[in-house]
Amino acid sequence: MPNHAGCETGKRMNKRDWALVAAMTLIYLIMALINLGSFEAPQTGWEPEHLYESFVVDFGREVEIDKIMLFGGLGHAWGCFGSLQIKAWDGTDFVPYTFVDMKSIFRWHYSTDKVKTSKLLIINEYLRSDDEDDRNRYFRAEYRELAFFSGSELIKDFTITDVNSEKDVSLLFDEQELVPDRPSYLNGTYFDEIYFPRTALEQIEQRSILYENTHPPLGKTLLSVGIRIFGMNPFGWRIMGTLFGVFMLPLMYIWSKRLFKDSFWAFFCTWLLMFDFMHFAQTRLATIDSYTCFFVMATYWCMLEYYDSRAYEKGFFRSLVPLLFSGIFLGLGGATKWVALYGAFGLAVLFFMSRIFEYMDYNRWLDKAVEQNQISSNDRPKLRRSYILKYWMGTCLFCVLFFIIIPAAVYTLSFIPIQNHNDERHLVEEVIDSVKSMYNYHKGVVEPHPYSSHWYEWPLMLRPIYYYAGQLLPEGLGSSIAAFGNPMVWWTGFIAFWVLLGLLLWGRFGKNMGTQESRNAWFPVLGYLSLYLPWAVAPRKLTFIYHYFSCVPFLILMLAMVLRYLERTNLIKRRFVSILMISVLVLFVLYYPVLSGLIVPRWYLNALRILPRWAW
Ligand SMILES: [Ca+2]
Repeated sequence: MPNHAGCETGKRMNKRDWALVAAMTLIYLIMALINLGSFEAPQTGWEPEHLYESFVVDFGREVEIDKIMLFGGLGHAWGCFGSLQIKAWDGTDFVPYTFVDMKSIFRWHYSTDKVKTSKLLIINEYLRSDDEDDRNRYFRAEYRELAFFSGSELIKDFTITDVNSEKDVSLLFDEQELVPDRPSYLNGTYFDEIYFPRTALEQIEQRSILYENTHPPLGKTLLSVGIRIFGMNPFGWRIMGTLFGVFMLPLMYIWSKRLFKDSFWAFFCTWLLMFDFMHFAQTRLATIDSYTCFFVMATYWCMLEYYDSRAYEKGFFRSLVPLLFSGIFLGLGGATKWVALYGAFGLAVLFFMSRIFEYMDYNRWLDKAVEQNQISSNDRPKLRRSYILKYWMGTCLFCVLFFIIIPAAVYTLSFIPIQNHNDERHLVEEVIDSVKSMYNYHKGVVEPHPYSSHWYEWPLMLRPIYYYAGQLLPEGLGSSIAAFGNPMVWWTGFIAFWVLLGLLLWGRFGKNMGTQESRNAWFPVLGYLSLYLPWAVAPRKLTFIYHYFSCVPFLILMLAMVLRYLERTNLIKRRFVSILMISVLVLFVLYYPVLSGLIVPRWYLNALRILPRWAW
């Protein structure tokens, strides 16, 4: 651990910074890739077009079946779900035996009903559902692979007879080597992965109806790159989000180095992100929050570059470059998920604060220049006027371009990959219609969910979200994935937020650290509030702890800000910070099973549930 308390190393990255962050990124990359998901999944399937299409599986001998596994594919219907009714031969007739229901796709479904028989009759039926609206509705499924087990043994020898279907039934049995013992996150989708990878595939196939349309398309476009490269399998649909999670580490380092101008604190911030629970669990899940959080960070990194420098020293056009990129990233973030746009409030406040601070600095510089006879006092009003014209009005005009027109254009262009060529609407019309329907959707989401939580519960992590529960595991073993924060990051970070806010409002921070430091300390506070507070007033009522994900980088910056303050004012030693960092790592190791789905004894998972509403 570098140990040079209070030693500034500049705002730019040096060789040592690059070496350090490269090592951390590489270690994290390896951690994140371990057990990310299988490289293979069934690709071919039987797609009955009618109800009650059927066939017989003839084993030619009596077999004892105690498990049936079924993998579902995309098919060609929006509701590509259905149930297979399976009847067993009792010597004279086929009698009811079991059902395998397929109400979600790209994962394994199963039945563990037992039977002794020589033949099975498999019939395509409506999806059985407890939901009144879904009953007798879906039957156009794509059944990709069906497999029969006797104990742990896959039953291999059988023939298909009495086929009552025009579609190729053999495609149900052509990838038997891919059948796992039990369904798991490694071999199929979990949680909201039933929406995003599927829709990414639909985008690749240029379908006119997309399953997931409550968020703009860019997240799924990025996700689809992994599917194009690695195929439609768990690794393929997770890798892009995971890589964006990996890229967050160097971004965090560069960003915090820019803020603190000190390699140690950049290392500290990156370390906390590297071992945060939500960062790990959320970026390995194939939803789109990984991209949103990355773009939010990038947006604010660019804004920091502007906020923490003087435009009049850089020159007009050069000073605009970070604003341009901030606007582009804002648009990219908004084109993955609207919540990234919440960050715009903070950007606006920071921008105007930077203008006020800079105006004050400029006046001071003018005073000094006059004093030192570098400029004549007659020139002073003229210079000030030209400053206001350029660095206030001119910059504000460009900001309309950077933060309204460019993001709106990026957002609109992100719809090109899903543009529906079958209808008459112009791209812009399509985008406006989709904005309306998304707004109405999010406003209307009120259905209760057992793992939802309110915005005010997130910082304390009162209700983690439970993503995955292992099935068909041996007695006494468990496998779970939940998303919540590393307590040493989130709880201490939340305390740091209040402490920092107090120090800033009471003027203590500026008094001890200087004016510039105090200005910079507002940066993470405003970013945090901008991404967090809108949830208190947002029309959407059903919210989850993962909606807090984009706030976490700011939480980390605030914690570093407070610890550095305490160190500078000799209230703590560097050793205290090191202990905190080690405890972050220790907690990550202890909780790794519930972040990764690792199979461990059930009692261990139970022991990790230290708050009453922590369930997994
Ligand atoms: Ca197949």
